[in-house]
Amino acid sequence: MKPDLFKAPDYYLLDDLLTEEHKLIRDTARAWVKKEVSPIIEDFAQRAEFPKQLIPGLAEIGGFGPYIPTEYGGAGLDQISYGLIMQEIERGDSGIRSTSSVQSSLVMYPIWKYGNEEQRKKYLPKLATGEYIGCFGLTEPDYGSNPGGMVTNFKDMGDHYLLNGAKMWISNAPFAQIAVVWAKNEEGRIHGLIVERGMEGFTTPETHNKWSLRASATGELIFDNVKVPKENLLPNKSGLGAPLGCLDSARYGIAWGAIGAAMDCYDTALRYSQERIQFDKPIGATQLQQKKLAEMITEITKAQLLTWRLGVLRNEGRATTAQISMAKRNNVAMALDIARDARQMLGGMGITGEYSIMRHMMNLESVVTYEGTHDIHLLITGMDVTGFPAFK
Ligand code: TGC
Ligand code: FAD
Repeated sequence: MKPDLFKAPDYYLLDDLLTEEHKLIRDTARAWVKKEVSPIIEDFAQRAEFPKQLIPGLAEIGGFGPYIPTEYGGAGLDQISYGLIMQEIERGDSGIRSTSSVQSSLVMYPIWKYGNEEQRKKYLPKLATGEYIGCFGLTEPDYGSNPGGMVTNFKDMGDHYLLNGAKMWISNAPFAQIAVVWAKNEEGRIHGLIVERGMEGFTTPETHNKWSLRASATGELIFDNVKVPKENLLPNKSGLGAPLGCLDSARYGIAWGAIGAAMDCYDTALRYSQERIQFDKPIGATQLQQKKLAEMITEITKAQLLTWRLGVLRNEGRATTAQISMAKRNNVAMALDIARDARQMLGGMGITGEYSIMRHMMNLESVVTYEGTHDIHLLITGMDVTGFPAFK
């Protein structure tokens, strides 16, 4: 793979909106990605392997629980810092950002928000350092966009719960030490349970042959009469709103992350267009390639503004689920369009692992699907503006 010469576009001088602390956090994450992720990521993606050696570094740059309070081992940062970290990690690879998102927003967040003090103290510090990696089991084979229909269930056996069912498409599942699993009790109410690797009847087979997110490990969670201790139930929230609340936080991070992937594709295509000579001039001197680049930087700038404003609203506790949906949907689609155009600008070189674009493009096919598909987010916006849910 080519050396990482990334220069971040900032067309509207948005750095002026960031504090010195934001910039320091962003620049630290950026430097780490250049040094540790860029040199190895293509190889790991080609081999379909998650680079586990990145875990301590991810913890150091605040990639595990950036906004979780420091008393639980988190970094205690604000929402803009969280977003900037996600942007930089995904600039390297969406699969690495996935590990960070899942750990932060889908494992640490529910333990912090819905767990009791004992659970927080037991799990959060280990998750913050990466000693434990967690995963989040919501999706089932027959219930993806409609998780409320889930059939995974648990029964109260007096001194423990008995968990049965299966989850699929679970990021980090093959090597996670713990899983936050959503299941229905005997009354059909959804609860979160912390399931630990090693519990009898709990297995996590890996999903192979993905063309997308190859540097992230994906798997199933299978529960065959798993005895879960009663103290592993998250006591402070139940119902579908509990897992959906975690998704708000993860989707927000993805909205920032997608900008990182888009910036990397734009920056690579811009540099290539200035260097690649055809018909005796750089391809960047042709109107057709300039149209692509001009539209890319316009869309990136719009996405940056949208996301920055969303971060301010989240810091003030005013961001709605529908606003988060709009940003996730817009920014991921924007990144995918840019990746596709950027890939074309590199001609044949665009399909090789010499450049990051094709990997980003393939990764983004997962990002546009997980955490609510592009169409589901459109329906969330539609419901918000009309008042009519059109899902059912
Ligand atoms: P609905 O009736 O609308 O809502 C049920 C209850 O939940 C409440 N609620 C929320 N609460 C908190 N935060 C949110 N974002 C919420 N959205 C809804 C709602 O108020 C209601 O509460 P109550 O008290 O009235 O019961 O539910 P629905 O069944 O009609 O479904 C709505 C829909 C389709 C929007 C929802 O199911 C949905 O978002 N589906 C998409 C599923 C999804 O995003 N799955 C993601 C799985 S995790 C993942 O992909 C991780 S990938 C990670 C990585 O690798 O980076
Ligand atoms: P479906 O819900 O079957 O949707 C198929 C198509 O139908 C989509 O285009 C969808 O938009 C459309 N559709 C569905 N309902 C409607 C409707 N009402 N109106 C119009 N169109 C509709 N899940 C987890 O729980 N944890 C994870 O860690 C996790 N990681 C993932 C990692 C990867 C790489 C991938 C690919 C997925 C992951 N997921 C995870 C699952 C992901 O959240 C689901 O794939 C996603 O929610 C969509 O569900 P589905 O694949 O079953 O598609």
